[in-house]
Amino acid sequence: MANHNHVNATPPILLSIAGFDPSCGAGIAADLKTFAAHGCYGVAAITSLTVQNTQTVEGVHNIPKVELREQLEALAQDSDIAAVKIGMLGNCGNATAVAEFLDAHRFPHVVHDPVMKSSSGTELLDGSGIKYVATELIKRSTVITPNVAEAEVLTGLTIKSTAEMEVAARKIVEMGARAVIVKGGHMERAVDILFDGNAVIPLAGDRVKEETLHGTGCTFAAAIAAQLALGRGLMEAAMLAKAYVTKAIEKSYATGKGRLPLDHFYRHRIEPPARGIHEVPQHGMHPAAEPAAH
Ligand code: PXL
Repeated sequence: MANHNHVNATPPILLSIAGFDPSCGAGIAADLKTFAAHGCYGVAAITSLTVQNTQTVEGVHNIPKVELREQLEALAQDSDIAAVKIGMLGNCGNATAVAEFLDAHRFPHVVHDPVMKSSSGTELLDGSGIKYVATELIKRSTVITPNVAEAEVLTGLTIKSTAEMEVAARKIVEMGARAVIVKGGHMERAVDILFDGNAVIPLAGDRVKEETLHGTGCTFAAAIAAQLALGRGLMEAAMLAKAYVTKAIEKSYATGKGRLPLDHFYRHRIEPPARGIHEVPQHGMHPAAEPAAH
């Protein structure tokens, strides 16, 4: 057991269950940055190792189900998890492991971004996994956040308008989700439709160039999870998450030759490190570090 000399207050601990993107624009890295930007602590279980940079997905190596289960159990045995965010699952085996994990622990909030393809079109969930999400995993989420294409696959409906997004949202709640946000970022009018079983709430947004970005969906769902863990209701959480993503998109910068990751830390202007000892406060320094010693 670790010996703690003093104990600081622990912020909400959030669990990301997602794939790893080595370019760190999407997946687990995007989730952890989003959690940190919201003052939360993130832990993560990896479902898949993707091989990609900002330009292409070159490979997808799903983690065996047993190993995903071991990661999840190790975390749940140790930490009090305030919210779970689910992203890329890879295949049906991993989707099943996650459903079993959720049944065994009953977390306060489960935000599921039902990732099916990468922004560039690579398959990130197999066919039986999609079926399993639609019939089983959907029932275990507090809120599920499909884009229009994913909502079409989940419901079998064709979505060409905001009105049809609403029809799909109602169907997804009928299928067992407690609430859904159908993301209309790719539509002519960039509006998201939130339905919680009672009210349909349109979340208006500015149209952004999705084709040039990477990790917007992950970031949105992770921000919702953080806001729910911090005690906000779903509508407020979704509106705040949307504002966060919009701003992080505005501030995005290129890290490679392809799509831009978001700037998750746009709110945190980091001071440059001290340039010399004359900039360091003098009290309580180790004698060897005192400017007088040099
Ligand atoms: O943006 C969807 C997504 C989610 N998770 C991982 C990904 C991607 C897209 O590439 O790589 C790990």
